[in-house]
Amino acid sequence: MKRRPLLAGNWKMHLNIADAVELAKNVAAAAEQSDRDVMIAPAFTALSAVAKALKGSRLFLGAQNVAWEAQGAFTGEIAPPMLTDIGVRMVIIGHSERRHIFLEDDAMINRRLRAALNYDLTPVLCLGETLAEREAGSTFQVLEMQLRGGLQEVSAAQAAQVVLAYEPVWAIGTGRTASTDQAQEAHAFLRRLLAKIYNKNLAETVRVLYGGSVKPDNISALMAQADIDGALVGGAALKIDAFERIIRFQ
Ligand code: G2H
Repeated sequence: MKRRPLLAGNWKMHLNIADAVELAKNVAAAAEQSDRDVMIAPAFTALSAVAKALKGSRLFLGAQNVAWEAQGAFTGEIAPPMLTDIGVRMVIIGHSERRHIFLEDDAMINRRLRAALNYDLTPVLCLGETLAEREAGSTFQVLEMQLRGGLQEVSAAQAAQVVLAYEPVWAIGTGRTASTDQAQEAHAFLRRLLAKIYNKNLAETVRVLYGGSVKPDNISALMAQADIDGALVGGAALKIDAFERIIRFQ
């Protein structure tokens, strides 16, 4: 089945408002020339200004996290309606930096994901094993725990809205990319698992992105794999020439 490619830029904790708006405009112009889906996730401080600058654009605006409550005493968190209020449509959830630096676990990630779905935000659920887990041979076990944990109490109708991002922790920002075979193997595993948890039809429609040192010179080989439907890009999404080449991969 043909799934529409999604190229997503995770800007992490980079760029002031002016630089974010400028980059967003350039990405929007590049996306206009392409029939692929493109998403950018700026830092919270720049979201509102970027949303204004992108009015009328077909670019998807994303956030890098979301709280599980609509409002209340949650210092430092951003509620789903605060995001939809300014035009955010997607949200990254469970990124490995959230899991490992800020100790978010599957239960917390699941609450965030369900809240996003309840507010019509498309969650990009990130999963991936550490180097120690890969070397111990427990990659699939870790992925299964993260996928089942993240999708706890999520109906098939809602799961069909989710985007997955396989990001092996050892490949993030390190310059090491998983080989295309390693990535394809993990993506195919996640798809088989989705078929087991839900059904084959759903598994065939959910997009699974690859993330971890994606660059203009490795995107084509990754996208040539049967189960890789796009990329979640960090460093290379901060430079328009690199991200534009990624969007236009052949
Ligand atoms: C993985 C990725 C973006 P980078 O974190 O989610 O970053 O492309 O810099 O490895």
